[in-house]
Amino acid sequence: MRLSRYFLPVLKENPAEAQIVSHRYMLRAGMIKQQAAGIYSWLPLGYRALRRIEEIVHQEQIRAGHIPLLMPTLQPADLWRESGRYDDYGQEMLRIRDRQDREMLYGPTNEEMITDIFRSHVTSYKDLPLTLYHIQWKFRDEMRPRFGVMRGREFLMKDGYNFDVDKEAALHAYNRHMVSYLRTYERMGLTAIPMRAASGPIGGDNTHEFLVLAQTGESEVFYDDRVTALKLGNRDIDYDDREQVAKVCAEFTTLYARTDETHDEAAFAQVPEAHRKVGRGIEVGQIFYFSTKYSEPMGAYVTNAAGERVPVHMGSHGIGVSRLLGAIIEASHDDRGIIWPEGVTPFPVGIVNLKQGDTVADAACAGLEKALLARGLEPLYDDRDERAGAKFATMDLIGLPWRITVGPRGLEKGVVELTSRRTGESEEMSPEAAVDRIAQIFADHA
Ligand code: 5CA
Repeated sequence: MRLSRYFLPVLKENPAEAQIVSHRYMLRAGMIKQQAAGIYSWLPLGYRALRRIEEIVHQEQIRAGHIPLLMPTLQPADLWRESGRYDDYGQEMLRIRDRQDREMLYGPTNEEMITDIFRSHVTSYKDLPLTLYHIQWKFRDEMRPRFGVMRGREFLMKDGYNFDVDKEAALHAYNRHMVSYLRTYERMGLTAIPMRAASGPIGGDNTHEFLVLAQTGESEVFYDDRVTALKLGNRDIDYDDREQVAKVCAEFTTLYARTDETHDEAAFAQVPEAHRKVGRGIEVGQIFYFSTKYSEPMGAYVTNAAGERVPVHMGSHGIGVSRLLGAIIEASHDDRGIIWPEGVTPFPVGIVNLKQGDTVADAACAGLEKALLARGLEPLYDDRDERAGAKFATMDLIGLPWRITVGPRGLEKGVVELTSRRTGESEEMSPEAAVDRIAQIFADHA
């Protein structure tokens, strides 16, 4: 993509309405535009990052054996009357009437609708286990939408629902989600700690939230800081192996880590003092096992192996897809702008032409662009007729992890400069070597 043809409306000034750094940088980098309180347009750069995050979520869900589908944003109120939640949900639910005066709502979550799909088609335990998920916009009329995409009213969520014949199988689904989430967040360059939580309007006793530590987080968290060193890495996980999956979950949930909702002073006091930490966190996901809370009232039953009709055991599992952009930026930035982790960056690399209009420099940039594209890596090429300083400032603000700087002086020696946004370190090398290096870095993150 050439910057001269792109739509990247960067702001020079700090927007007054933004209280936290991720919101400020998302506005300044031209990623989002507010349309109403808690409702945003995703401008091209923000949309690219959002799509990268969605892609990773899809890949890890599919790897875990979960199946994507797509449900609508608008739902009939009657479904929610069946579970009893239509009245319970209160003012957070946006209620709408259509022209026939039918009561509708903009879905804040999809337990009822997925249960309706399930009961219409599945009748036997032989079709289980089954986990269906989608990535779809949700609406919650939050009392205090704030911090940009962190607490929106309209926001993008991945929500998945498991259907299992008994509690044991459903707990395996719960564990499978936990492990797939750990992998998802790690690929985004985040450390998200599973913490025992409270279930709220979704219901059930088993629930964990995933928290990214950040001073600007909305939740107070209490933890043994050794949890922050745990990594899943590239280990081979067989998602059908109940024992292996449960073992990984035990590894990540044994050390003390709780939100203020479930915090237990006495248990916390057992943590060695040097490791006892109180901080704040951003909730980027939550998983629930709620047994037959929806299947019973809504009639989602299957015949089990003994020929009895039993309500299915369910859980639901959510990732705050749009919130993740804010969380990633909170976790990865400096005073010049965003620093995208390789896994989610909207463009892998930026090309800065120090002398636009110079035949040799222009040709070198075009050559780099072509070579990168041939390797499946789309660069953002700043081909504007601007001062070098302004080009660098834009690149630093939008935070692409790598920059290739091309100028006539280097080209005389046959080199360009490859710079890491994170460390600021630069290295001179031939254009071919720079392309190879970038390709290698991103192959490691694929
Ligand atoms: N049905 C369940 C799981 S699918 C559910 O709705 N869970 S939730 O309420 O915990 O939401 C899932 C995730 O969505 C949260 O962990 C959070 O990361 C994100 N989320 C919730 N509310 C908002 C909001 N107002 N703005 C942005 N993200 C949100």
